[in-house]
Amino acid sequence: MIPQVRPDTIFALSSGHGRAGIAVVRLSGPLAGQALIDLTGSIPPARHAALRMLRGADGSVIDEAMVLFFAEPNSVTGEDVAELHVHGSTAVVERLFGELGIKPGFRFAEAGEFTHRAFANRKLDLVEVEGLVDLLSATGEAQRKLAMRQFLGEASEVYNAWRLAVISALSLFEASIDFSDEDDVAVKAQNAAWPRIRNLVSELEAALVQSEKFGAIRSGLRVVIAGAPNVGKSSLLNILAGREAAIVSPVAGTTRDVVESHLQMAGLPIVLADTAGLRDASGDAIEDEGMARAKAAAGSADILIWVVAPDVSSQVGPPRAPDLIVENKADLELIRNRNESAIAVSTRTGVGIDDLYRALQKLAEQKTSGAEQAVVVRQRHILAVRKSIRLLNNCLAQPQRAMELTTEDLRQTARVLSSITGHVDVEDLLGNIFSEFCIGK
Ligand SMILES: Nc1nc2c(ncn2[C@@H]2O[C@H](COP(=O)(O)OP(=O)(O)O)[C@@H](O)[C@H]2O)c(=O)[nH]1
Ligand SMILES: [Mg+2]
Repeated sequence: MIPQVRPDTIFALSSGHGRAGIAVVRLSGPLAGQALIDLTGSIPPARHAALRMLRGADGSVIDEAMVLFFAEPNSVTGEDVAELHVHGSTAVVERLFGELGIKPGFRFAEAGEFTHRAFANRKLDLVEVEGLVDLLSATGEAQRKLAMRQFLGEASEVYNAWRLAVISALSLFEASIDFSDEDDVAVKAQNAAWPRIRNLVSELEAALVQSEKFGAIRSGLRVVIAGAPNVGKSSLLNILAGREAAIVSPVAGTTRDVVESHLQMAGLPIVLADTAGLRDASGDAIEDEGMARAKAAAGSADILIWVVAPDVSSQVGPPRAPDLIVENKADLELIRNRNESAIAVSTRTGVGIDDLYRALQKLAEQKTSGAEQAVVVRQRHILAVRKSIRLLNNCLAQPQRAMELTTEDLRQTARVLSSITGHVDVEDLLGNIFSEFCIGK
């Protein structure tokens, strides 16, 4: 037996920095209980809040605090954990750190160390850790929901189910090898295995499609405003963004680069982009470059808003079918052919802006609907799922090859899938399932 090194007891401020009503100092490690004895005289019953006087080694009062104790393994890190809810002043927290820092066996936690210990003690798997990271940085409802799904282990359950599907197919092929002298048993086992692999490939592919929608939640849905010069694109950006982000002027060709503004709409992060007006080549190299950028932005937009105005006769049409057509300058009351599907607005009077906002919100929701259910959300997951699909398709493409080659590919697929959550040992699981399968042999 290798002797286990006793980990340090770590501590850190777990709440925000600076002046606040309450600051929470958290400790994790074998001496967390000892710290409570040193500071308050006793350890309160586990998971029960207690009001205690905190005292320094010299007996002087540091603060009155609410303290909590969680005995291992029933804590966030899996170790003994203590929480000190002190008054949220820098001075109190500093004094506490001073007291704790000089005790042998204690040290300040490194970045992410509490979570790292939680992972090491199997309180969280890798996907849950990533979910926690996303949750802590979530700025809107959609991001929060998605992060919660990862953090609460719902996404991990899906990965585990996929892994089990691979293992069940694998055990069938293993059986067909073991029973290869009994022809019909071998054939039956293989016949049962192939459809499982095909189903899994479709599930993995569907998950990748869904993950593309998720990109919009993570980095923001790209809404691009395009149209001819002077129709009021920059004015529209400003009114939607609620600030003067883009320059508005009667001079055609004022906007030359893509101007972006970030906002939240229905809990979704939106990147709203204003672009250079599109017309026939201007002869001005900078404006032409601006138009090229505008076309590229419009082409890659999640939502394209095409703006027209009655006082501007447009020479060019939208670079692709727009999601919304906006007729601006409704206040001008010029006679024109109304486009039934267009939304009439005036950035000058504010008419129609609410309608546009609602239409935009509805489109944004449509474009991201179901994205909160996404499982494959990070590049790391995407690469692993793609690799799994490749391996499985490799099996499907060669049904006649030696079974040992197929089982090797499946084993590797199971390893790739379990690397996503980072916890389960494939061979262990296979041992279990296989031993069940082979009962009576
Ligand atoms: N009458 C009227 N003029 C507008 C309206 N919106 C913008 N304009 C004017 O149209 C001109 C071009 O506006 P701008 O936002 O710079 O258009 P862009 O070139 O498409 O970005 C400016 O003189 C604006 O004041 C509107 O709703 N009504
Ligand atoms: Mg402009």
